[in-house]
Amino acid sequence: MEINKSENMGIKSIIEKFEIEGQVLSAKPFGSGHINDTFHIENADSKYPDYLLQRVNHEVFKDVPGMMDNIWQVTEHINKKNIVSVNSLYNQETLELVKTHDGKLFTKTADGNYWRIFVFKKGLKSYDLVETLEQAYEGARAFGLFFNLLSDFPTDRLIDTIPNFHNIILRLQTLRQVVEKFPEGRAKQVEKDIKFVFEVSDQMCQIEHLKLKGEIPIRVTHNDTKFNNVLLSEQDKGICVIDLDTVMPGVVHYDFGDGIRTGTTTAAEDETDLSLVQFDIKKYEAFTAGYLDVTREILSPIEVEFIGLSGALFAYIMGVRFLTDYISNDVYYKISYPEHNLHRAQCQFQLTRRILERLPDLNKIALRESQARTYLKK
Ligand code: ADP
Ligand code: GN1
Ligand code: MG
Repeated sequence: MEINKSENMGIKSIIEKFEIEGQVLSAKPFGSGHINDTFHIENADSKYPDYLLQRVNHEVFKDVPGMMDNIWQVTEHINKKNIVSVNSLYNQETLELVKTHDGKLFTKTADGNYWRIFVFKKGLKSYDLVETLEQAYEGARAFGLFFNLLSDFPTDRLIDTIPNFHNIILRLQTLRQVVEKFPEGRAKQVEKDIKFVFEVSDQMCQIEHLKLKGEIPIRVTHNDTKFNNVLLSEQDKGICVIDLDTVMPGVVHYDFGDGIRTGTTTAAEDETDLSLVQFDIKKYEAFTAGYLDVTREILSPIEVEFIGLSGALFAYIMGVRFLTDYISNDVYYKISYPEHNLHRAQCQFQLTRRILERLPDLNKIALRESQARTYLKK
C-alpha cells in the first residue's frame, strides 16, 4: 500500500497535532498487522526518534478512548517499576505514547478516524515465524515479564476493549449463527471444517468453563501475544511487547496459548500446503521455559495444568474466527485474496490437530518447567 500525495498531506497535518520532536522526512505503511493501519514516520533529524503512527480500527475497538486509557495505565505502571528497580533482570521496555499538544492520547479526524503515535523502537525486529530456540525463549520471556509486571495491577481499572474476545463458547455460537444466516453461500463449501470444529469443541471449551466457574484466576493479560507482537534486539534478546490494544482482564492461557500457536509452528498462519504445518516441540520447550522462568512464582497449579491445552485452543480459536469471517464474506480481517480467511482457518485447524497429538508430552514439559530453576541465563 503506497500513500498518495493528498493522503500524505493529511497524514502530515495529523502528525502536527502531536508533541513530536524533529522534522518529518517520510511516512510509509509499515508492518504486517491484520487490524490497524500503521505508518513508520522517519525523522529528518537524527537527534530525535522516529515515530509510529496508527489509525486505530474503530470497527473492532468500539471504545477507543477507553482502550487508549488502558494502554496509558499499563505502560505507566511498567515504567514506574523500571524506575524503582533500575538494572533489575525484570526490567522491560514498554511502548511510549506521544501525547497531542492538548495532552490527549489520540486525535480524532473529521472523517471519524482515531489516530495515535508511539515512539518507534529503532533497531528491533519482529518475527512472523520463529527461527531459533533462543528467539522462542526470549520472546516468551518478554511476554512472561509483561504478565509478571502487571500481576499486581487491579483488573477492575481496565475496560474490556473487546468484550468476550477469547470466549470460545460465544465464538462457537457466532459460527453457528453465520452458518444459519448464509446456508447456501460459503458455508456449504466448508462442511468438513465445521465438522472438525464441533468434534473437538467440548475439549476446547474446558479452559473457558474453568474460568467462568472461578477456578482459573482472572489477571491482566495481553491477549494478542502473536509472536510478531514482541520486539527482539539484533542479538535476539526480548526487548519490548507491543500491540497493547487488547490488554484487559483475562486468564494466563490466553497469552501462553497464542504465543505457542505462533511461536512453535513451522509454517505461516495462512500456509496452504498443510503438510508444512507442523508443531515444533523443541520450540514449545524453549517458549515454555522462557515464559515460566519469569512467572513460575506467580502461577497456580491449575494454571500450569492447562498450559499444554492452551496452544491447541488458540490455534482452534483463530481457526474458528477465520472460518466465521470467511462465511460472513470477510468483514473483520484484512485479506489479500478471496480465499484468504479459509486458508488461514484450515491452516489453524491443522495446527490444532498437530498440537493435540502431543498433549501428554506438552503437559509433562509444562510441569517440569514450572518446577525448574533457570533454563538460559540472561
Ligand atoms: P496491528 O494491531 O495491526 O497488528 P501493531 O501495533 O502490532 O498493529 O503494529 C504493526 C507492526 O508495527 C508490528 O508487528 C511491528 O512490526 C511494528 N511496530 C509496532 N509498534 C512499534 C514500535 N513502537 N516500534 C517499532 N515497531 C513497531
Ligand atoms: C489480529 O492485530 P494483530 O494482527 O496482531 C487479531 C488477533 C489474531 C491475529 C491473527 C484485535 O492480531 O486476535 O490472533 O490477528 N487482533 C484482533 O493473526 O482481532
Ligand atoms: Mg500486531
